[in-house]
Amino acid sequence: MALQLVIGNKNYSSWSMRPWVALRANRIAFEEVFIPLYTGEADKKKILGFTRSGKVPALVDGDVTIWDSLAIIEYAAERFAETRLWPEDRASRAHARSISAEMHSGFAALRNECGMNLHRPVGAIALSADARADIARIQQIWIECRARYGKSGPFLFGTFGGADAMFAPVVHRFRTYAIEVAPGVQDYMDAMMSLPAFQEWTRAALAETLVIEKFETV
Ligand SMILES: N[C@@H](CCC(=O)N[C@@H](CS)C(=O)NCC(=O)O)C(=O)O
Repeated sequence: MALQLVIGNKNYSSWSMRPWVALRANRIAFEEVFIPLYTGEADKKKILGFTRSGKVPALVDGDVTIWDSLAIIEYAAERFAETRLWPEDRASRAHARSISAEMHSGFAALRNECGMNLHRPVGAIALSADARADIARIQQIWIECRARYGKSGPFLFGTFGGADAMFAPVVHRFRTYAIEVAPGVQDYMDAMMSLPAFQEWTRAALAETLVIEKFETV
């Protein structure tokens, strides 16, 4: 039975983007189940039909359901071990998991102030000190990974992996809000924006016409 990945609006759902790009970039076949977000009871019920968390993304693999973007990437890394979503070396893998968890549980100011919205015209906004600190820390993470592990390819650990998938929506946030970045960071963003899976998500997001008003305030 084919894997099913339940996702929300590609324009806005940064959580959905992560596992989608991770699976697609690694040629892991799945059926996409799209449920529009914040439309009311009926669509919420549809999400609840897949996961009692009531949130997307969720991955259904036969009788196994995995909810939460990072848990899905972890599951895919085990289920499709040949794809090497995490680095082979244990220390590098620990680093990849640390930055993925840091992304998953942190950077609230950046997330709140610079929501992912691919339709939004590119333009800078005034950011809080907390958001600026988040941006500085993310750049530090990327630069450190590229310096330590980037010899074998343009991504954080060389080839595209789970940690890159976790940061993929940040690349859109930095681009959309015209965040000034260091040259090495721009190279990493360019590599991400050249990834066919990233481009496929972006094209589909731009083709969406659904608008979520509460995400259109900046
Ligand atoms: N920690 C979760 C967060 C999931 C989440 O917040 N998803 C949002 C969309 S981006 C959602 O489903 N919102 C719908 C709702 O709350 O009704 C993950 O990483 O998957």
